[in-house]
Amino acid sequence: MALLIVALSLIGLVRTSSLYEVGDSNGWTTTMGLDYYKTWSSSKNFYVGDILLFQYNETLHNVMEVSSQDFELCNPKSPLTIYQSQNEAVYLNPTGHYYFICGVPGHCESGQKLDVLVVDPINESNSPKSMGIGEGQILVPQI
Ligand SMILES: [Cu+2]
Repeated sequence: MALLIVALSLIGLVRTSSLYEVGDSNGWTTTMGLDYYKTWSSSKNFYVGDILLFQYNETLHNVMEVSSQDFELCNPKSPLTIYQSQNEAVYLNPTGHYYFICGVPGHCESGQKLDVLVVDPINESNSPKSMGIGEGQILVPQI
């Protein structure tokens, strides 16, 4: 039983969600350069149930979730969702790619855009950690 709990925790079944402050202490802004949020998100793994916290001055910025095409084009005209509170918590569920831009003219073009890939912690585990369980099951039917 103890072994089962260890195995389940290794493949993430008992994983708790993480909260990520977008841009860390710099928040959601235009002043960090073109690739700042790309670099920020590529240094992390996002799982279902995690939370992004966008922190910004609501008189200067907003957050729009957009399609991948509108993300590439920096087009704020057909957002999927608009967030306008300055401590905006966005729950990442379900899995998939999420695209966020600031809808204020010029801001997305200045680098205020964020793309995160959210994966399922269980399906992601094609690693030796989850293979351990499979090996144990093979040992059972030795008739
Ligand atoms: Cu902005």
